[in-house]
Amino acid sequence: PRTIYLKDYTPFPWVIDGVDLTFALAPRGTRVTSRIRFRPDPDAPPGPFFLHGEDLRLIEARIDGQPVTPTVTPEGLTCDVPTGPFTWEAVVENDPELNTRLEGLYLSKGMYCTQCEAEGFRRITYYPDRPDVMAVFTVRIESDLPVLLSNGNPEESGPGFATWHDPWPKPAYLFALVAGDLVALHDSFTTRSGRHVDLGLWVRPGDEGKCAWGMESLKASMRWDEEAYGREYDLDVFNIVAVDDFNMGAMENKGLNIFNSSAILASPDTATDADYERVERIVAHEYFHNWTGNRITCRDWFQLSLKEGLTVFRDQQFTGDMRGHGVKRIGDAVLLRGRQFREDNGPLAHPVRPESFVEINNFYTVTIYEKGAEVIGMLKRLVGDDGYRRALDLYFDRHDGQAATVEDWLKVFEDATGRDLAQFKLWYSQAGTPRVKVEESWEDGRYRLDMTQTIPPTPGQPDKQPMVIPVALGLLNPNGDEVLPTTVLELTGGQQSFTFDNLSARPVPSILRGFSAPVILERDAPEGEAAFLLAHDTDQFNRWEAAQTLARRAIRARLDGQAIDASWVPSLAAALRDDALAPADRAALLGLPSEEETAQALWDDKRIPDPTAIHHAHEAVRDHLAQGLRDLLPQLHDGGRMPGPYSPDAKSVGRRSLGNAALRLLSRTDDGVRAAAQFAEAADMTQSVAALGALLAVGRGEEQLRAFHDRWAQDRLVLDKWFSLQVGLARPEAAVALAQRLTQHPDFDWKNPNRFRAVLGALASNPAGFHDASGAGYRLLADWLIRLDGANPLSAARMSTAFDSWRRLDVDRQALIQSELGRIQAAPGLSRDLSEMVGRMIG
Ligand code: B3K
Ligand code: ZN
Repeated sequence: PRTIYLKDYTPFPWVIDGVDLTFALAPRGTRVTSRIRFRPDPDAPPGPFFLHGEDLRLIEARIDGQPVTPTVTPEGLTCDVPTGPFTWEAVVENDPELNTRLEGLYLSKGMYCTQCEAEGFRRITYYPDRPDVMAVFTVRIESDLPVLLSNGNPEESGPGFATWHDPWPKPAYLFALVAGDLVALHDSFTTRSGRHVDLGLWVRPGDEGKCAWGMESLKASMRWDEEAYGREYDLDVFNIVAVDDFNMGAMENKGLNIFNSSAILASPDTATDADYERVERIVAHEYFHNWTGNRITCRDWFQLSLKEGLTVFRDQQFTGDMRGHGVKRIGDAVLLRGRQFREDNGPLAHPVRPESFVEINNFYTVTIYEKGAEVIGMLKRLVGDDGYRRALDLYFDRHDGQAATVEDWLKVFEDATGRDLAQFKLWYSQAGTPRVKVEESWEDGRYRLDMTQTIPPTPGQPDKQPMVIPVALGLLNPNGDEVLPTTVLELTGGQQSFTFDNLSARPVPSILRGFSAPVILERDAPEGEAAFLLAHDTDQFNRWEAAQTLARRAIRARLDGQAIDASWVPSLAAALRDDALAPADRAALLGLPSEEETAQALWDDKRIPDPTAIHHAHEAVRDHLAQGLRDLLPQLHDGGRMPGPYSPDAKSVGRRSLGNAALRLLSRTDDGVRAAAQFAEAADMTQSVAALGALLAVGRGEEQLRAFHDRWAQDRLVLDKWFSLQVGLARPEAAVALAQRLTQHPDFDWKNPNRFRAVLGALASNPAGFHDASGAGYRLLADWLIRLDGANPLSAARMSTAFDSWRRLDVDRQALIQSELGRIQAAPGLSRDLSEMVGRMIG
């Protein structure tokens, strides 16, 4: 397979003046007729006429009406073309019914749908399938199915056909088509300037009752983008479609977003609070892409974070506004530390803007998305809110209708704020998580912080330069008063000192407030500091961080066979009793760092993490907490019970999350009595799943699991929960056998990505189970990846990241994983997707 390099970018030599597509839909032999008007691009150097195309049957091709015979390869075709403008026409066929990759045009339960990002359009017809080629599309769909949708505005329709016209030039990856027997929830939205927009949320019959929240979320997103960014919607219709078989969460196709049904459908009895939040976030994310992604797209796929990092940043701001910035920031930090830091410190580490790839689908990663969003957050912190707003206005102004680059993005910040961003740009090119070591001294009323930054080597990048790291700092007096409110220090050198004068007493520092940069802070904090900050810090994030520090110490103590600090539980209990803290914030205080985070931290300390020992230490610490908080937990749990119908508002969610966090601990000391009662009484899925999870986590719940299955056997999304909960929470020694058994279950449809993930993904998220010393977990996953690869390489490659932490394990486990990776690599007909991933992991 060929490696593609950023440095090799060349523009496409033609401009497209219009694209007409006609689809005659059929499960086999769908006919796609294309008519594309090309004109030489006066600004681009001339080159060969090459159109991408994969797995297509070319029936005929014409140029200006004359039949031509192109040279066809597995990747596309070339053809001699006139020197001036010309019209290309082609008829091709493909088979949606046989398309198990879920890329291009495929069938999902009788419904035609498409997924074109990143390079799926080339599986629909021959085309310059690259994001910098933008064109106006007109689409005609011919089919007897009742609902026929595409991008843009509807034009004509009649029995057996519909036509759509999208006036906004777009790259082919934003093309979409849907045809099926669908029903809709209709609504409308009037934009700030008075445009009336018809909204439709399309689902299969039977799912009508699960649409309301998705629609609410859409309207809230449309309003928010007008208010926060001044961005209005630009078509007469906006449609969302729910599809059961989908590789990821959703896709931002212009005017026709396509969603994994798990990311759009929600009802109180079938969806949890977490599901509601996820629907709200993903609807917002896809909607926000209309400006950051669609109106302004990426010049090439190396710039992917230009749209993804920015759109994640925007959806984070939105969710913060909807549900509280404190808990949102904590959740984002947990995700970053659990997943992005792991990626950044392993064999798959890559910069926010990669310089090469084999298969672009392998780069839809936490680094591109979440670290990309962090980079924008830092930029905003450095230039301030006003500077950010001016830069964004300039970005939309200057680049609307264009395919832009990271350079364009940084230039608008430079032009709007006058700040030089040359060093800042290293965040886009250097991979790896920076370590910031902080030492302090106190002398004659002068307080000094000495900071040192180091960035570890990553694949292909042995040496790093110092980056610009915004370190938000506050200082507290020993009595708990804040003497320095949050101030952003700019760490730009490898080593740098910051001094603070005129202090009457040695202050207590609150460093990296709000998680102001995606770095690892290295600091030997004095005894008592964390407990002090937990009690007094004004920064909500660092207050939580202090609780995490204490929990980390307790876990370490258990791992090392030492006693847990006796002051931990009382200081946590005091915070949990603090009524000034919202329930959601108190729930966060009860969360322990993940087992994955503990493993990373041990590895950073040059120790070999043992997943089994880590799991037992975490369990012991939970038991310790459950005992210590025994008197407090029942009342916290009771506070989560709410009369009246379910509501997903932030306040109710916060109360339930505190109640259920308490329930999980309580179940360790009450034989599961409360959890069993909650399960029996539960009127909504949040309470039901929380109770079931609390039981499973302490080795109970057999009976409830059976009842849950029987009750929800017909609901595929709830059934996914049934699969994933039990595997994710299984005892380490039982997890693999259980996952194995569930792959034989009649409801295990391995070709459905959600179901596959519900079993194999859940196993990978149960570290002690997956890393069972026998290697059985590795074997099971490898077997299934090889099988899945034959049908759906994209999903197989994504799931293979479960193996990416292998280098930090003991030699026995390393050998076991290496042999499984070797077995995958040797599998006949391995896809480019999976082979790139395995190759990078083996190194
Ligand atoms: N842009 C899509 C992701 C496409 C993934 C292609 N393998 C969804 C999103 O980020 O909004
Ligand atoms: Zn996105």
